Amino acid sequence: MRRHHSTTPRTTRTIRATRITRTTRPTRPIRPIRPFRLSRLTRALGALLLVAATGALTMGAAPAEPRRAAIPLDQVIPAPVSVESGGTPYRITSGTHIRVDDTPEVRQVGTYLAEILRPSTGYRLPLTTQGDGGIRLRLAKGPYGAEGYRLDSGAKGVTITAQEPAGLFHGVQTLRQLLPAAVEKKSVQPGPWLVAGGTIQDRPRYAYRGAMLDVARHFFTVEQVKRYIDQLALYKINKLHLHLSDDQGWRIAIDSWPRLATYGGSTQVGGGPGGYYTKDEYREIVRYAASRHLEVVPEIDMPGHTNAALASYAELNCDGVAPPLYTGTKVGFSSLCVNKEITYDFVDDVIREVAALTPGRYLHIGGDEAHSTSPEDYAAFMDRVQPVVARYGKTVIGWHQLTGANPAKGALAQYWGLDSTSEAEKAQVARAARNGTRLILSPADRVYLDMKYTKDTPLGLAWAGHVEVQRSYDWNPGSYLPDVPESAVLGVEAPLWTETLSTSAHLETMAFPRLPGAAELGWSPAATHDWDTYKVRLAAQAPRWDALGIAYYRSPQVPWPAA
Ligand code: NGO
Repeated sequence: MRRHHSTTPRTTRTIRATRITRTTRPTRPIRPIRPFRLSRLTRALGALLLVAATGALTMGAAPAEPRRAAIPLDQVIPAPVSVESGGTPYRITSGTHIRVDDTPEVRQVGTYLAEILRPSTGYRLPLTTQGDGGIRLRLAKGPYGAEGYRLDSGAKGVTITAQEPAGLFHGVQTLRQLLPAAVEKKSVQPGPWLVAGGTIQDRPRYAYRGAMLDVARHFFTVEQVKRYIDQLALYKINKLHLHLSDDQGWRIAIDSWPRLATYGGSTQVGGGPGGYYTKDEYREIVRYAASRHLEVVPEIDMPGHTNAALASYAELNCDGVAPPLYTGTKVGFSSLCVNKEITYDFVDDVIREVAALTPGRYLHIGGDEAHSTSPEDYAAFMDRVQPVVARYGKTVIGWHQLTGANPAKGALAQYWGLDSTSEAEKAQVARAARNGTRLILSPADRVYLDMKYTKDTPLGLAWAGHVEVQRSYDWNPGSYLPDVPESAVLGVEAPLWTETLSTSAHLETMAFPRLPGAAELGWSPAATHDWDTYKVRLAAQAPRWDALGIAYYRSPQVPWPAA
């Protein structure tokens, strides 16, 4: 960068057609109880007794440790497909081993888990491929799919089983959330480190669960991007879409057009120094994202949102005159020159270099708000550019305006409309979807993380209205757009535009607590969707964010624990 937990009865939760029912569900943390009271309470309460185990176990614990109930298995975000609670909790101790299959991918997940657990527990937690008991990460054939997993917890250990390393990684995120929030701290904390007994079986509803970060309006360093990646991973997001170019800045080095970065990247909204990623820095972001099982989706926005490029190379302008760099926040005023051949040399070079740097399947070509390009020119431009993306081995993604042109076979359209978007525009998107264009849903009045929560939110924009936490969570991607079959929906993405955001604390205040909701919409079965239970799970995340140093908005809609 140039700057720049005695046995307890089993409680079962079943998914029904419309919502989860549970034989029991704790609504507040349960205090540990003395073992002799166990059977009475068992009769009285049915099966709520993860707690009892905690009481019994803590009797043998070091005196400094608080008596603490294990976190119920169904407190996780995103909500798992099925949860069967009960049995003896597992307790991580100084003698716990992390047992992994002897493959680099599984070892990597094991190392990642150890790096989270060691600082706060103070335990060695050695990785081993031998023995049994402890924390076990194993690959096996089963009904897990590419990203699903099964977590079994009992007296002897916790076993996460998956078919692919990504499934193990997501299982590790679940395990993390089942441990006390203090596990996230970087200094040794008192235990006990209990994982409630039972079984979780889980797999995602959608394959594409994204988050977008706009590094063009304000530049964010590699370290800031890594921090956001870690936050995304906690909620099983698997795509990081980077908005790498816009009117205010070009953020990726392109060898064949060096001024794009050195000049086009030299400022940002408000006039700050901007910045850009060298190719090695971009590769480092891709590598780090991959280590968290996220695929990077680079976006080069065109033909509009291109002032930084147009300012860098006069010849890209229809009149041959380079405009000045732009540091405001207006949209829709710039366009590549659709009728000049050099435009396509430029596009080919940029797509070739970005594709070569990107192991992921996708390359996003923007296509939004091309208000300075006529519809005919827009369609002609997209007809020429989409095959270039294919030639360099990538699948096109475009903002949903692409459905107004001729989306290439296999192209994806990212819908960013609102309730008030015209019926005609929604119908255009639905037609494309019925013709095979799959959709990523990013409705701006739901999951644009840059929208203000309320009129009093200091950061953010309001063009799509105010988006409080409930509004952001309470919609169904599978039935959101009229006449779009659920099978046309590839997934959900939460964009974070940065016209008003310039620090990690800014990003976090806007993303938390809405991001976990978007992640749940992407991962969890529709049958688990329920605001009243969700808001309780969401509130329970706050101590974890505190432990991680994540800034968040204390929405009055959420029953936060006392600060
Ligand atoms: C729009 C616009 C972006 C803005 C964003 C702000 C899309 C796809 N184009 O979303 O340029 O930054 O709103 O919310």
